Amino acid sequence: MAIVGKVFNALKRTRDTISDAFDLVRQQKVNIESLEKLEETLLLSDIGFEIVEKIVNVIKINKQDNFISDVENYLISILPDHHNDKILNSSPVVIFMVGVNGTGKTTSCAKLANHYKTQGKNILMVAADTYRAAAVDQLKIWSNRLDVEIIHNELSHQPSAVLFDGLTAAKSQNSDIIIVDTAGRLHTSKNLMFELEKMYRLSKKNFSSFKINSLITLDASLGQNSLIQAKDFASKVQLDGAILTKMDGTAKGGIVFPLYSKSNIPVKFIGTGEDLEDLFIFNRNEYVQSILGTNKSL
Ligand SMILES: Nc1nc2c(ncn2[C@@H]2O[C@H](COP(=O)(O)OP(=O)(O)OP(=O)(O)O)[C@@H](O)[C@H]2O)c(=O)[nH]1
Ligand SMILES: [Mg+2]
Repeated sequence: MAIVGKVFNALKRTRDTISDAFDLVRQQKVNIESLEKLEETLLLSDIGFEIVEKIVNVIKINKQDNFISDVENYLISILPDHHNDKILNSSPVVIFMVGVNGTGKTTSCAKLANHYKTQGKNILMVAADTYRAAAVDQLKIWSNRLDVEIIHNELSHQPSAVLFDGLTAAKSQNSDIIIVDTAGRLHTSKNLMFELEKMYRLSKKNFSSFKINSLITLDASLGQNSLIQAKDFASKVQLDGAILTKMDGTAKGGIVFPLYSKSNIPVKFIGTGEDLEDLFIFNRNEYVQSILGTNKSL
């Protein structure tokens, strides 16, 4: 299936909610009642109150039934421009995968490794989740499937020590992209957040030839809660963007908007399933057209 079709399909539930809301306005014409209903329904997709208000204004100004292209233009205009893959352009690069438990870090590490490997990059993965024994095994299974090297140490409970070994190996092997899986943590856990800061510091101080990047995985189905997680992490560590996971099967895919407008975190990739291929570079036109159902190439 064409890539664009996969993203479109994964956004089905979000699109159903959003396009139902607009259909209602078309059927009942633009009036106070239909716009109120529109607001209510759009809020269910977690687009966020301020942006919903602005959409209503766009419709009021348009005054016609053909408001959808104005809404499309408006929504595209408030998202960051096409994903310019700074991460790749600046290799060698270390990518920390951070986030709350169960949001999709380990799976996203594997998907990212696959994404960059198919571009011919030399990848090394570091299993720095030393809290759960199963976490290292999980990443090892992916690394075998991908035929990508992994640095791990089941005997160590020090993520920084495993990281140090990983970056040392990466340096001697001239790896292009080092993907670091970290343990799930809540921002409220002081010790774990401190440990993450320490890992960043260690990388910057001892491996200054690597560019350090970090991505937070956010479970799209958690909607507004993801926004809170992103803000809290960003207040403690450098975040360069988000991977919005589990976009398949949720109607809350509108969270991309408040994430950018309220916390300035751009979505870089979206996860649309449990397999290696279920990761796509975020493209604002494709995303907006998929949630509105206005994609002309389908
Ligand atoms: N449907 C769907 N499932 C996903 C996606 N990404 C991850 N998952 C599933 O979510 C579950 C948790 O994923 P993990 O990658 O283990 O999450 P994690 O953040 O590493 O979890 P911890 O290490 O426990 O913090 C697994 O069952 C994954 O298969 C996605 O984009 N879509
Ligand atoms: Mg994990």
